[in-house]
Amino acid sequence: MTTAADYRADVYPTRSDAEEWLPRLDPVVWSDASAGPIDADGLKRFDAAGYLAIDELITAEQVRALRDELVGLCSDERLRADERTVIEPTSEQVRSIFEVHVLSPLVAELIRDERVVGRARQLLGSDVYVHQSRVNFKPGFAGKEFYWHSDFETWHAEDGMPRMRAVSISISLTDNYTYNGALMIMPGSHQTYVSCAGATPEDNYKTSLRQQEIGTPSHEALAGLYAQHGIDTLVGPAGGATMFDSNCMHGSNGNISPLARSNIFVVFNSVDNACQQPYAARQPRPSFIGARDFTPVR
Ligand code: 6CS
Ligand code: FE
Repeated sequence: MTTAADYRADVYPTRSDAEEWLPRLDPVVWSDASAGPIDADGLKRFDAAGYLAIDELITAEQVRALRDELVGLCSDERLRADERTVIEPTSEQVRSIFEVHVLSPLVAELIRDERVVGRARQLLGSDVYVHQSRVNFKPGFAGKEFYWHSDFETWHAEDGMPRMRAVSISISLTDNYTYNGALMIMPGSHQTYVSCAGATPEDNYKTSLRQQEIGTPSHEALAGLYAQHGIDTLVGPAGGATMFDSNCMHGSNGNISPLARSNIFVVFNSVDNACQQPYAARQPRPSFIGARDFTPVR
């Protein structure tokens, strides 16, 4: 039987049989300087580059407390066996723990900090809810890469996120250097939607969170985006943060240095862009990856 959902317009089709570049149809900044802590110049830079660095978002003391708490989660055997914990593909070390805003009272408090959620509301022009949160540990010597991808392509295809009206914040719990797997973003790439080839495998998340294959652009597409935009590497001391648009082409290298590169990663989605049925998967991913509770952050 054909339902209304079947007639849903998909302006960002992906996971078909051929890769193609489509234009972004959504604004990047959904309000203005009067609506939050980012000034007009900051909004202009975010609109152009697709990301914004925030120096010293949290203090050294807050970093220490967060790191102690989150590293503590790694030694919780029960949690280690939980589906929210993702193990590195080539070692037994913890790669990520999802739903840290539920597991950690400190992260829950940080998310509600006006300097964090206020920026997200301003960029998205509405109330926001947490679509996903995780801590990425990227341990020294063993932290593997996060290959190039657009988060939105995955959230659209597998979580049912309709439009590009979500923003991520990556908060550094360790110093980020060029050599320990810092976040890399192609500035301006958020204006191009790379519709990827290849259907979504059943239960894709069981492998994609360890090493993403489906939903990643071809070498030709990446070389083309690089030729247009270059690559910015987001280095800086622990306590700093980066907010970036859902459709930025980004990734991070593996970490063969002795120094971990750990970050808290929180995704805010507009309450007016709540996830529906996936656009290119048979069923939505579990709620610890794509939230189904759209309660605004207060
Ligand atoms: O699949 C996801 O939702 C996650 N994967 C990556 C590599 N970035 C976004 C998100 O955390
Ligand atoms: Fe990502």
